[in-house]
Amino acid sequence: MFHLHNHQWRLEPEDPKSTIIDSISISPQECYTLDILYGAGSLNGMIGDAIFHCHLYPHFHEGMWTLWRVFDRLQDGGATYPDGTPIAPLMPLKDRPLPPPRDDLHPGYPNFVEGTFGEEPLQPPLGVLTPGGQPTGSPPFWRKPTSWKTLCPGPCTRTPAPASRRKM
Ligand SMILES: [Cu+2]
Repeated sequence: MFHLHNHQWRLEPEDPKSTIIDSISISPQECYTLDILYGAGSLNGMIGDAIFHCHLYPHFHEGMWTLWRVFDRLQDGGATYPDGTPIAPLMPLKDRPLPPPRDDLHPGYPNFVEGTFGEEPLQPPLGVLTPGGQPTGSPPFWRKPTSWKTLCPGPCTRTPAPASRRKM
């Protein structure tokens, strides 16, 4: 099951009324050409990395995934990633507008992400939990919860539904 994050395409590209999808079953020896709606970054103008992967999680785990990097600034070959690796020069397709150039205030993705290469990443807004279940960081003031005891990041996806609600 091929799934692309944040982007969609029509099941039947020639039919403008065709169902819009973001996942499709692909069998061995089979292929599709996906005509992505609204281009890189999609309708919401996403910047960053959109993962695409097999939605059969054992396959995902074994490496059936990669990412589609969407830059917000012109990459002319003069920039580097935070670890010093050069960012390859890229030019938009001929029918697409030229993105704005980089400058000191607008270094572009991923260099606008705050942090220092080699140091621990910044904490997410709601912090992360230690193996003992304690938060390791403090959320910024605008996200400060009323009580850490009431927060448990991830319970919606990690805690199984009660047995009475599960279908066997
Ligand atoms: Cu698979």
